[in-house]
Amino acid sequence: MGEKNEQGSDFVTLDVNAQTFFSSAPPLKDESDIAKKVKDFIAQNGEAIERRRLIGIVCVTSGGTTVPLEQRCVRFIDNFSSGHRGATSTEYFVKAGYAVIFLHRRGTCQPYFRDIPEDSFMEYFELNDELTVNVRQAHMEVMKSSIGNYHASVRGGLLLKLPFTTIFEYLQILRIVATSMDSLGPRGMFYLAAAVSDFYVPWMSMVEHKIQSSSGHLNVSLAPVPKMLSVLRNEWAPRAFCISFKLETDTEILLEKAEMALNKYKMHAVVANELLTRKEQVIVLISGKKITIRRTEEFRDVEDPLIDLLVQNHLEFAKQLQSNGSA
Ligand code: PAZ
Repeated sequence: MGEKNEQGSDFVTLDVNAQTFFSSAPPLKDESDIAKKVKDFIAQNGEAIERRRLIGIVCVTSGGTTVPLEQRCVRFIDNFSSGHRGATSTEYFVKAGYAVIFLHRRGTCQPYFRDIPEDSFMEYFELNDELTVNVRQAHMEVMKSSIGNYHASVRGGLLLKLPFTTIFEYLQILRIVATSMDSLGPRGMFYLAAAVSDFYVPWMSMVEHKIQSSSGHLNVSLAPVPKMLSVLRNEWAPRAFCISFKLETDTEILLEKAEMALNKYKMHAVVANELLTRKEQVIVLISGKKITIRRTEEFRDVEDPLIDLLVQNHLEFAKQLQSNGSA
């Protein structure tokens, strides 16, 4: 069971399957509330799909999961994901005619807010007198369009935001969403852009209290997170259209890994991207093809043509399943 990591130190990998993962995870605090919100959202938008006012419902996952090291968590392992991909894609999905369940890491980039950078938020406003706050003229256009689009999607009931922090929360909420979305058949879509931890500390082997520094070196045993993509495809929502993402830092292995994910997890598409160029270019593996999509002068965001391509393929997929009578 013992293995060496790249630095040559020991770590232990434990074979923990999906069922064990869920049965040993700390229960979600607001599980019934989340399940109700998801059910209501699907019922309301499912009706709009039947009336052909919407194409479908997509679950967009966004941002990175954390891996707590203590049950009363003081320290955790995190990753780089800013949530920009998920937030931007959500905007284009709504524009294309989808309702979106935005399963996102707390505190990461939000749809319709990405033009308003956090660090200069105050710069967008000015005090007019003691009673009123105005948007500064220079920022008026950006604010008008962001606020307008945000309210339109929220008022129209097209956006359900569900936050997570830990790997335990993320996978439990994903399971609730996926099993509920199964009722949509091929009109359901999963766009799995979150950076999900590959390793974690199982709850039962985690210390309760803050790890003390007095004992010198710290050796942490990390177990592999069970591969939930197969569970999603085979059990939770087998008729839905599924897109996963593959990120690598080494371009040499990127396409090979993406192809592996496509075949192993029977995804309908895999979006391959490289860390440093992820906002400029992605390669989509779909229907036996590899399609490179770039940000250009025409497209402000790489997500614009990306979502367009995926929507065309989703429509084709849903049409085929419906005409086969398997929807
Ligand atoms: O969140 P972000 O915009 O900073 O980055 C997006 C991304 C690189 C996390 C996403 O495109 C992606 O590849 N997600 C899957 C990562 C993985 O291989 O687990």
